[in-house]
Amino acid sequence: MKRRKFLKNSSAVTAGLISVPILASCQETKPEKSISTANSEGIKPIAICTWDFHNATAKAWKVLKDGGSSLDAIEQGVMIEEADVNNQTVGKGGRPDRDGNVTLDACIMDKDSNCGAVLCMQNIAHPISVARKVMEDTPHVMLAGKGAEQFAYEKGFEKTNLLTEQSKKEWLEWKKTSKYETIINIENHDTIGMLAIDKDGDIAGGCTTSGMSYKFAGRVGDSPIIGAGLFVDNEIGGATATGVGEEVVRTVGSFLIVELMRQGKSPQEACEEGVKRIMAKNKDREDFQIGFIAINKNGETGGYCIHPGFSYSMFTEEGQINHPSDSYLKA
Ligand code: SD4
Repeated sequence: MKRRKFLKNSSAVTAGLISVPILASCQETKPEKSISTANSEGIKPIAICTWDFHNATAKAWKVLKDGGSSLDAIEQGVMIEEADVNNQTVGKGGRPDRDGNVTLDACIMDKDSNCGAVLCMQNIAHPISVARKVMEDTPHVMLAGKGAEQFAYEKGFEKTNLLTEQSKKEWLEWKKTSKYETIINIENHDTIGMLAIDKDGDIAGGCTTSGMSYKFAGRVGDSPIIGAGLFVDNEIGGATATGVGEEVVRTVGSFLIVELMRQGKSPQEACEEGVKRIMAKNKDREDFQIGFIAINKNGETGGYCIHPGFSYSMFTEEGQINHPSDSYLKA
């Protein structure tokens, strides 16, 4: 309880002392740029995310540009993909498990290493926001299944049917063969993992997914697991993952990448080493994709994957760019 109270107070102070005056003065001079200048240590706000989810980084950037925290930028940024029914690997519209149930996983982590996650949660459209509530309003880090759903209702989230007609149609088609397979870069990999630095130089991250299509009921991948699908250490940087979660969990991929940055590697070098570790454990396997992205405290970024086709979106005051990622295996 004490920790929560402190967090509440500190965010209130932040809102009062920082956002309002800075926004006010910036609006007088350069409204379009707002506070998107370097902080006293020369660090500039930035948002990056897995894949070319430019609408998500654009939203996160808007929050950062207006003086918002990296945590708010993450939540609001990834919510764009959770709400996009055409993204069939995140939120509403996500592909169901083999029984036809859409089950969502998400986690979020802030600058003070507070974190929250929901696992295998049904009927709630924005798991990232529930994960944040777990972080801020409970003494726990993870809530799963019915408990997570119940908690969401208690927090005012509405019951939503997450299975769209399109995803239902494809699932019924899949049921004819019931063959579980991952199709690299196509249908199983659109999870959004996002990392952001705000005007104070503070880092936060989030990751949200409907997981692997047609998975076993109850299956949870890497995305809501702190250290696997996401890890942030505000002293060092952050990392997040997309792809076959089982393999990311086996190497605690995102934690590994942050620790490699702690040892002096650049975000790019750390992502490359993370993928190499996974490949070293899979000497006879190449039929799966994993993509990592990372950011360090200076705002340098990196991304690396197993198969060509992965990219990451980045938004800074210079605008938006989609970075194609180099890959361990070549085309
Ligand atoms: C999982 N990592 O559940 C997720 C899947 C994914 O794009 O990344 N999909 O294993």
